[in-house]
Amino acid sequence: MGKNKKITRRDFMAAAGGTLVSIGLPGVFVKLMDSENRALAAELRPDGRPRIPPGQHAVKALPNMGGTRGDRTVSNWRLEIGGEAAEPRTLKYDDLMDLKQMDLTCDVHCVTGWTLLDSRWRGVPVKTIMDLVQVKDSARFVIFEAAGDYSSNIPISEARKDNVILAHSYAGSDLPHIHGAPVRGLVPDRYFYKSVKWLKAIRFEAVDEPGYYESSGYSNSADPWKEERFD
Ligand SMILES: Nc1nc2c(c(=O)[nH]1)N[C@H]1C(S)=C(S)[C@@H](COP(=O)(O)O)O[C@H]1N2
Ligand SMILES: [Mo]
Repeated sequence: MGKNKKITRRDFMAAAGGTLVSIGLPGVFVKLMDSENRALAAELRPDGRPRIPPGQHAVKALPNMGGTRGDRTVSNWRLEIGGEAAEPRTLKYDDLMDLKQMDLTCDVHCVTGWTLLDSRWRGVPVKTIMDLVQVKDSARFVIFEAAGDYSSNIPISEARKDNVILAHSYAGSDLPHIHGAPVRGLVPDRYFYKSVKWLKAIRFEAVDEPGYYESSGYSNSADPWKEERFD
């Protein structure tokens, strides 16, 4: 997908119904039975929203959606944190591990239509990072940057939520490289393209900077329950 190519609803439906050409790699997506999906769709989350957002179906395992892989390991990984912050910092992996850790069980929702329920992650809340670097009042958006030209953006009000973390572990083990090791962003309540794999920088900005998908026709707000797939 070219960075500035607009994805139309028709392209998307074609991709979602057949081989996934626009997003990620073609792969095996093992779906739950329709009856199981209907039962799950009727379940409500503690916040009252349906367990399965509209137009999504549950899968049994986390698909590998590809992307330009990072080349960092635990020993040479660095996270540059800057922008509108009084105390910009560069963290090593050990520095991240020294911060207060959080276990999170959550559901994730890819814009191509799959949802993985009850995925288990461990990491550090983005809120903790914001406190560490003393984000200024002028900051209104958080930009997550990865290897290659991938980035994504969320409003700072979203970033403060308890379930928005930097994840280094998945399902009780170190994060696999295909899923963004050493560290990825995790923004469970937005479409999964907001969860940046192979994270290398975080910037706090006064002005929004739509990321890779957001500047290619996908929704900037990306709320799965409002089915905000496209702008
Ligand atoms: N760096 C980077 N992060 C990325 C992507 C990518 O291509 N590059 N793809 C996004 C999309 S569209 C999805 S659905 C998830 C997929 O994560 P997974 O491969 O671990 O399932 O990662 C998101 N983060
Ligand atoms: Mo995705």
